[in-house]
Amino acid sequence: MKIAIVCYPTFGGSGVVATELGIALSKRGHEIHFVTYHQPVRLETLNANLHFHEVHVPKYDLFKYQPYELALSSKLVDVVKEHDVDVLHVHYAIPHAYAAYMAQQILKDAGIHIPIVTTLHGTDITLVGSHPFYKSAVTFSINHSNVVTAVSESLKQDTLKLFDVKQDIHVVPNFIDPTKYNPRDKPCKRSLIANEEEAIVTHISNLRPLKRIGDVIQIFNTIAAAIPAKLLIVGEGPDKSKAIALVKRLKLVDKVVFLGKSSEIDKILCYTDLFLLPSEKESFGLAALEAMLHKVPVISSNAGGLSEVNSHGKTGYLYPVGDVAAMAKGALSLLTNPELHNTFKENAYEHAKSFDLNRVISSYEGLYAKAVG
Ligand code: GMT
Repeated sequence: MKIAIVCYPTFGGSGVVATELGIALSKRGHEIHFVTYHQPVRLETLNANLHFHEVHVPKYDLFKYQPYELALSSKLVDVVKEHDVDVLHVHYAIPHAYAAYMAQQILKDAGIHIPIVTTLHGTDITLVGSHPFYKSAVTFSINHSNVVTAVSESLKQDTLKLFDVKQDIHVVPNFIDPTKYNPRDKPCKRSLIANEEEAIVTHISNLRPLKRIGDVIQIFNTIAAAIPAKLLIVGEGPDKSKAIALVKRLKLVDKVVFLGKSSEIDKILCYTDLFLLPSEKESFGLAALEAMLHKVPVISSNAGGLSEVNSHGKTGYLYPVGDVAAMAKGALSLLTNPELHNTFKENAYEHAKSFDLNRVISSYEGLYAKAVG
């Protein structure tokens, strides 16, 4: 099949899922066309089955806001015509599903029918999409997609609660490629970042307020008061300066390392002992799943779809949002008990493998066939 994938090309979970999916589909013989404003960060090489089409938005001083949706719709029309694309798969409703609908209508005028598969990822629904300024356009785009998927049951329920959806929503969870990560197959360069006796605790996100980076630091503060430990904060985002200020206030400067955006997540997770994700909202928590594949147990909140990924008392612990005391206690119970920690590490790895890419790919292939059919 020829599939055009629209996504955000950034480090965010939706872009990562879209890119990894496209790469995997290309290996199964499909011809994939990524359409976005920048080459996706995880898309390192292009080949006969993997193409990238850049969306340019010409800048005119006349406009206060440059019309990205318009440029994206036009680009989609061109790509579909030039490459005989069978289906559009758009990740993140805003504004991708809306732009895809416009492209569909434009192509209809030319006698071409192009079906749309829309995958909802989280904040396109729970935070941004349900805002009154966007809600009617998002509802319309969902209802006019040929197939709609959500990355967790929790996100499906949120979507049904927040929007007047007349569509079936198929739950297709996010995934990992178990062949891509060989946890601990090489010696991890642990000494680069911490001393022998220090536990390494990691948080990876886009440091938006809903990630509750303050909670991450407070949990770590309790951990560091009890045992030698280092906290690695990976990612960039609006709450970074607040986080730096809190680290200074709690006198943790020599124990907290801000690593910024990284393309070496597997290397960081290789030497990580525990992963923290205390988010206020999280439709799935791909970062937690990637940690688990590297045998890293997860201390998380129980928000949204996290309980569909992290299993309490098995792969980590889940607590109500904001309960930093309980999260710190759970973290210390693992970090101070090597036998229990090892059991959780193995459990995390085994559980992560149940999100095998190959199962998910077949679901998407089935849905493409349904959309086309
Ligand atoms: O978490 C973010 O802020 C990024 C966001 C995105 O759109 O990339 O992530 C969302 O999609 C990911 C992939 O499906 C999910 O793993 C994240 O849980 C989800 N984020 C939220 O729901 C807050």
